[in-house]
Amino acid sequence: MTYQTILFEKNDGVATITLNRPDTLNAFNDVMIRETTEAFKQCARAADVRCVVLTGAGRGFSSGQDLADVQNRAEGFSVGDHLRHGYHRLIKRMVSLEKPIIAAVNGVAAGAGCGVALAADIRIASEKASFILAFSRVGLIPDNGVNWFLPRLIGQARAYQMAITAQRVSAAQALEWGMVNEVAEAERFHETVNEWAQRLASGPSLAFGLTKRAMNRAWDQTLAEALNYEAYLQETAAQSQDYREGVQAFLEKRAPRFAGK
Ligand code: T3D
Repeated sequence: MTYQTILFEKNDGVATITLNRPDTLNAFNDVMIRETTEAFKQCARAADVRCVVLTGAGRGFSSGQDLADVQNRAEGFSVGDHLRHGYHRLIKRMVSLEKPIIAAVNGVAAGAGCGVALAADIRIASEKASFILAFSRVGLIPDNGVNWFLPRLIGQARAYQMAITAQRVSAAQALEWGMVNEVAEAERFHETVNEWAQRLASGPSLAFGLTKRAMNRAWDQTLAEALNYEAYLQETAAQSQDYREGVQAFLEKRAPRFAGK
């Protein structure tokens, strides 16, 4: 499949999606929203993809909605429909993908760009990265699931502070607040992301996928329901080739070779 606004490559079980509109710090236009969603769909279908890395070309991760496009909208344009038929499909596609997604945040992640980074499962930030809920700078509220993801990660007081001040949160601050999993020196950023991606792509992929499903579902469950659901999913995990291999490797005192099934 050929894309105009993103780069897509697959290597050793890792698919890398690169937002590729560097002149705008990878602002999302309609094509980029659609193509990024399609790329995640492609990752869901591909058995040889066991981990996805989402990153940005150039010095930014993403500056959010393309504001130049906003000016060219026709009379009566519905922003609600734009979200529902565009960004929401992307966010839901990411959350429902039963493979780990790493947001490799190379630079600024603003507005909807920050929302997309928050929808990933793991965030690795370059020390040059920053996070800005830029929405209020243009008179908007956070969207793209930011109101759902961010208070869960850093608590409502900090999330609301970020929203109403639109302050630039550094990578170091994001790490301290629990928004990112690791901060890497700029020179070691790609190496660090590759190490994470390779580790995840050679892990027990079925278990990783079921874990994502269990944790996502648990937000809406009582403890009793969550325990039941875990038992149900564990039944599936316990029938996998990877479980047999994991136990065997432990007993033979060697590293497991997981096939992802
Ligand atoms: O209506 C709807 O669709 C609702 C949905 C809304 C979702 C949202 O995402 S709302 C929030 C939209 N995003 C923003 O408000 C952020 C706008 N950008 C900035 O505030 C700054 O660019 C940054 C803080 C992100 C980075 O600042 P800096 O100084 O590092 O870079 P810069 O010089 O401002 O930007 C570099 C270029 O990218 C520049 O173009 P130029 O002058 O070199 O030709 C700039 O215009 C362009 N750019 C940056 N952000 C956007 C953009 N172009 C279009 N849309 C952008 N969002």
